[in-house]
Amino acid sequence: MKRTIHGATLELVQGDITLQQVDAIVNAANSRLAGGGGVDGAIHRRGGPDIMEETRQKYPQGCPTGSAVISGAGRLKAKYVIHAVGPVWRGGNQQEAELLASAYRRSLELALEYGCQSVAFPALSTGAYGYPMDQAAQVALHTVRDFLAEHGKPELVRFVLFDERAFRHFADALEELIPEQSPNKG
Ligand code: AR6
Repeated sequence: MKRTIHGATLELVQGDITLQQVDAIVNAANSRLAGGGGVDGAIHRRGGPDIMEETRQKYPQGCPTGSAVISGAGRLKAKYVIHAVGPVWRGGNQQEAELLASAYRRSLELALEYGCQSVAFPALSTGAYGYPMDQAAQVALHTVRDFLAEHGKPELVRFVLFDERAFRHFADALEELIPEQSPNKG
């Protein structure tokens, strides 16, 4: 599923983010940049130890929730990994939506700073961090839509959803945000 926004493409696919051939793959990291399960585990397994070595050296303080840092991509088919730290879901009144939006925004800013034309995101915070998928999809897509409307780049922003359920939630949210018949249609 695709939409065009200000000349850039916003795309949803189902799959494994570690297999994406894009300039930057976004990791669902924690604030200590300590590695873990889910996307983080898969990225470090497939990308090899260079990624962790680099983040330890460059970001010994880690990365605050709602922000992101960038490293090389080791053996992944990408130039960079952007380590984004989404919020832990605590019921919805602890600024979760703002923090999630800001993790996406900072990732996109880094992608532009480093000249990335294509970026792949997982559904940040929706695994171990427990963010409800439908609400996370709305925040993620709103934030990327607004960023692309303002900047017209990166050329391609692809959400890589791990399973059918996640894909459905994102597809429904995107259809609501940018209906297929709208003038923004790609
Ligand atoms: N490709 C795409 N999506 C995936 C993949 C994959 N290979 N693997 C899992 N997902 P999570 P979080 C989906 O837990 O909630 C780690 O331990 C998954 O189904 O990776 O932000 C970190 O170290 C879910 O929908 O990230 C942190 O401590 C989504 O990706 C913490 O988990 C995100 O799930 C971060 O938690």
